[in-house]
Amino acid sequence: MRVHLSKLGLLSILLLSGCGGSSDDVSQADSIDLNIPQDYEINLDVNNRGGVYYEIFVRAFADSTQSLDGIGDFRGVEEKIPYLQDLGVEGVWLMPIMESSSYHGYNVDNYYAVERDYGTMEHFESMMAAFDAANIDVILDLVINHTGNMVEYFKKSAAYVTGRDRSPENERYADWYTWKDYNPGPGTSTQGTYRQFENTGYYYLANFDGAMPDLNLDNPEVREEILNIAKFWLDKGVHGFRLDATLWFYENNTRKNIEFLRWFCEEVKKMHPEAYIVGETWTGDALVAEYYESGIDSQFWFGGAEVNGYFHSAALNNNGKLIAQQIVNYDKQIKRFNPNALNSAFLSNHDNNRSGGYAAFDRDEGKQKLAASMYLLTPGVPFIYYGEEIGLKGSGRDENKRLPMIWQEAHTTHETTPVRGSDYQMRYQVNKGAHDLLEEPFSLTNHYRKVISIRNEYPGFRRADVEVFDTGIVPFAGLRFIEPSFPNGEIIVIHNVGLETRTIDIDPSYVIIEEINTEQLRPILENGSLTLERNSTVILTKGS
Ligand SMILES: [Ca+2]
Ligand SMILES: [Ca+2]
Ligand SMILES: [Ca+2]
Repeated sequence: MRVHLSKLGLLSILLLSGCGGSSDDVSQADSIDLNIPQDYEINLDVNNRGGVYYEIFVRAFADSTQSLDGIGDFRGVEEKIPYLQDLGVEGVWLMPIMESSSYHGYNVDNYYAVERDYGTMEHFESMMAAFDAANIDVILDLVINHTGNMVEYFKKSAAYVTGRDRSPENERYADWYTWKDYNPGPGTSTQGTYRQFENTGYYYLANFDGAMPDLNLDNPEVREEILNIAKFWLDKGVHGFRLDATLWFYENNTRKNIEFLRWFCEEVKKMHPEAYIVGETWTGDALVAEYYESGIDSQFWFGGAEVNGYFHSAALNNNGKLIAQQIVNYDKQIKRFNPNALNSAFLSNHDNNRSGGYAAFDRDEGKQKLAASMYLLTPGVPFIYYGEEIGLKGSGRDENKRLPMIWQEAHTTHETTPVRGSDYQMRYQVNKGAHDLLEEPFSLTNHYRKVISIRNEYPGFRRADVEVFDTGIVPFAGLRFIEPSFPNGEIIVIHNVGLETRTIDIDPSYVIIEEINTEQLRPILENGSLTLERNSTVILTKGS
C-alpha cells in the first residue's frame, strides 16, 4: 500500500539532500515528505448525490452466491450495492431486464416479466428495496421503438395480417406494426427496412433485426400500452427510463420523434413527477441538441464518447484548451433548446469499444484518470459503464463490449461467464478486480471514487452553467462553473491535459478547494502562480 509513497518520499529526500547535503536538509525533507499524499483524500461524510449514474449489464455484472451458474442476476447486483454506494453513484441504469430470447434483452418478449436468467420478480423487488435503502435510484432500459418477435402483440398481429387467424382478438393488433403485402425492397434511413414474415408474401418494418419488429407508434393503443408498461415499472419503484433508439421511433423523422418524446415524457411525469428520462439519440451534436426541444431530461453525448470522441481526443492530443471549448459550446447548444437540459457525458457504453482499450488510456493510466476527471466534472448527469472504473477492456463484436465484471483477481466466485459469441483475447484483459483496486491508493477505482466524491460534495455541477476559463496555455482545460450553491457562486476547474507540469499566472484571490492529484503530487498555488502536474485537476474558488 505504501510502495508508491515511500518511492516518492525517497525521491524528495534524495533531491533535497542533493541540494544541500547536510543532515539538516534530510530532516527538512522528512517534513516535506509528510505533505506527499498517501491516498486520494475522499470526503465520504458529505453525500449530496452529484448525479453520477452507472450502467449495468446484469448478465455480466455479478453472479450471486445463491445462484452460481455463471450468469449475473438480480441477487448478484443486490450483493454489490455496498460497492456502488462506496463508489458514490446516485443511480444505476440497468440494461434490459425484461423477458427476452436474446442474451442482451433488446428484443423484449414480455414487458411485464423479468428475464428468467436474472431471477424472479421477487428477486427484482428485493434488489429494488436494497437500492432504495442505499439511496441509489434505478432507471430501466425501455425499448419501445421495437418489440421482440415472440411478444404476444407481434404474434397476434402477424396471425391476423397473414390471414392465419382473423379473430377479433388478433385484429386488435393488426395495426400495431407496419405491414406491406409486397416486398418494399432495400430500405433507406428514412423508409426503414422491411423483412419477410416467415415464408409469406407479407413484410414488416424491422429496422434493426428480424427479431425486432418496429412498433407503429401512431397507433393510440400502442401508445396506451407503452404507458401501461411505464406505469407497471414505476409502480415497482424504478425512477425513470433510458430510452433506446430514439432516432428510429419514426425513421429519422426529427419532427415526429420530438413530438413522440414530448408526449412520452409528459405522460410519464404525470405519473411520476420526479422521473428521470435519458435518451439514446446516437448522432451528432447539432441533432442531439435539437431533440432537447422535446423536454426530455437528458441525452447521451455521443460526440464526447468513443475513441474519436472529444474526451479521448483531448487526452491523445494533450489539448486542454479545445476540450474546454467543446464542453462549453455543447452545453450552450443544448440549453438553447431547453434551459433545463442535462447533458449525459460518457466515455463508452455497451455498444462501443470499451474506453479501457483506447490508445491514450491503454498507454498511460494517468490519461484514463484524466479523462474520467474531465467527463465526470461536466454539467448534467455523467454515466460510467460498469468496469470502466477498473480499466476493463473489450472491443470488436458486441459480446466483447459486455464482458464479465472482475471483482477480485484471487476469487472468481462472483464473476460471470462471458456470453457466447465473445472472442476477446483474454490475455489483453485486466487482471485486478474492483475489490483489489480499492485496496490500492491512487488506483483507477479510487480515482473514480475521488472524482465522484467531489461531485457529491458540490452537487451544483448538475445544473451549473459553464464558461471557458482562459488559462493562457493549450495543455490546460479551464472551466468556470456558475451555480448559486457554489462558494461565491462559482468554481473554477483546471485540468492539466498536457504531458508535463506547468505553471500559469492566476488571479491571486483564488484558493484551492479540491485537488485531484493523479501524480501524487499536490498542486501549488501561491502569489498568483499555479503549478499543476500532468493529468491532475485543481478546483478553485475566490477566497473570502
Ligand atoms: Ca446466477
Ligand atoms: Ca431469456
Ligand atoms: Ca420505428
